[in-house]
Amino acid sequence: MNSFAQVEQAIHDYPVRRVAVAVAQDLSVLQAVADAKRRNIADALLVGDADAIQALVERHDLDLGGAEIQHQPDPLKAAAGAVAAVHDGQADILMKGHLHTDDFLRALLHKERGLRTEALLSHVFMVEQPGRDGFLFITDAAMNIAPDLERKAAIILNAVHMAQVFGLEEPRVAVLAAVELVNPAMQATLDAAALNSMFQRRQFSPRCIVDGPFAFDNAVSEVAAHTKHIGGPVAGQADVLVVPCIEAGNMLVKCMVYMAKLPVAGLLVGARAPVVLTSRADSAQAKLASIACAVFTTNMQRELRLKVGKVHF
Ligand code: COD
Repeated sequence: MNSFAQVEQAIHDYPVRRVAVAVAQDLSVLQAVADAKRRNIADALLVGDADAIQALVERHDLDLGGAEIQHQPDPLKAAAGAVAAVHDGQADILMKGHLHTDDFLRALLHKERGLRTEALLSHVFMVEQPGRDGFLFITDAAMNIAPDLERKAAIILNAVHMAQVFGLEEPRVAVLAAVELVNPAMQATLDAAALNSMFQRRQFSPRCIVDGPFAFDNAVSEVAAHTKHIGGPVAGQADVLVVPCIEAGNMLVKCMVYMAKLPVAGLLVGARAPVVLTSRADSAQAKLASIACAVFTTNMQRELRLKVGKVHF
């Protein structure tokens, strides 16, 4: 699967899913919800400030197709309400609206009423790049702030699962650092080398290839890899980029969006239901693409625990 248009095509015959939006008073979120309804991709339950939602609908002449609005002006309570709707089965997908990401994540991490599983939750951005075979997956640029080796291994499992769901049988995973050589002063290079050793020792159970450290250029450009004499099946042709920390990932993805103008979608993996997590400044198009990808994963969700596989320490 190479494009968000193909994802939309693939879910054409799926049952219409319901998206619970946390703090829905946001123009690009409402535009995405309206588009999703018009294209028969998803219905919505909008939890948030009903007056603010209504004002946006009128000012921008939006047709929300009869979406249910649950009035809750307090953002934290609205987040809890949207999470509860998914937890209780009134909605299939959770989506972040106009609130801070950490507040949204804390609501879904709630021990009793949240959407946690035994797995680590992590975020994966999908990037559509013309001419590429398959999406490019970038993780974790939005949830895990400074993952240690154990968390990085779990982040890889989640991303491999996601890449497999979207058609890559044996995803090539590049663990990124600032350089491609192991440097004891750079923890990211040590972690990358350890993750590669774990792969060599068959400590990852799902089908994938994990290598590193890579600098960004030699992970995505065969010319750069060749110039630096870096071989192997991942060099220059990575499907999954594992960033060392949230700052690096966030800047990388924002460069792709703002400088390279590439379409992206963002989802959480490891929760009890698909979760759409995009940045507040992302376009309605990115939010619609993310809803479509979330719908695409709903059928796989029940098998998630089995499919994600294991890391053996
Ligand atoms: N997966 C599963 N459980 C988790 C995870 C995770 N990734 N993170 C925390 N938990 C659990 C812990 O086991 C614990 O039980 C509970 O949640 C609280 O854990 P803390 O105290 O470590 O976490 P918090 O509440 O301080 O922070 C968790 C956040 C996810 C809110 C935090 O990591 C965060 O702010 N992430 C960055 C969000 C952000 O600002 N993104 C911006 C980019 S757009």
